[in-house]
Amino acid sequence: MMMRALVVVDVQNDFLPGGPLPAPAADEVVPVINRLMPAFVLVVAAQDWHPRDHGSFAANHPGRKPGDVIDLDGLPQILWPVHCVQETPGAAFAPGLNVQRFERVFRKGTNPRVDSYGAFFDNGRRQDTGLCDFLRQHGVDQIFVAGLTTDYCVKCTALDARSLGFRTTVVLDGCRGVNVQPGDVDRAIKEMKAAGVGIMDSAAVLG
Ligand code: VGL
Ligand code: ZN
Repeated sequence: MMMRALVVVDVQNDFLPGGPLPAPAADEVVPVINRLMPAFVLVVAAQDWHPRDHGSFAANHPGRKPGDVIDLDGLPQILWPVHCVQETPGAAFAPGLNVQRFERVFRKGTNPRVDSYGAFFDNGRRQDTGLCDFLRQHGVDQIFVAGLTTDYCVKCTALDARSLGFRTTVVLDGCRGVNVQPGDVDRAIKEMKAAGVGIMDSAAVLG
């Protein structure tokens, strides 16, 4: 028996054009993801959910600016603009996203001492969000991933899913990336393919 789930990653206001950490044309993923949802019995979401004192914010490191890389509790950490602060409008899901279809939302990035790109664990694998157990309890063996951003949280979620043994496909037109360095999205796609992640368009998933 094959049970498939859709994992919607970080489709939140602060990653949309006009937000502090925009992925170009990120708003275009909303209708794509809404169209994908009915094709899945189980839809879950990840939500970037930082305390205001989070160590990934450049503003919390005097003299540093977004894009700088520091050591955060033993891990290299790229510094970001303040984004997705808990309970703020920027952390809310994007307008028009069909959030009623989310069976559960897994919040991440809540520990100020470690960033958390993937929906399964933080970047040091110190803490688990519960997503893996939730999927296994529902008999899921294959996941489809869409959302923001292709080169960070989508990539990390897909690679972690592979390492946990899920068949994993990224729905590329349902994702947008930030490209901090030119070519980051293309490199992310190559890295995911090399790890055995499938890359598809929504039309093929739905077709
Ligand atoms: C993300 C940078 C910082 C993402 C989250 O959702 O890809 N990127 N926090
Ligand atoms: Zn974040």
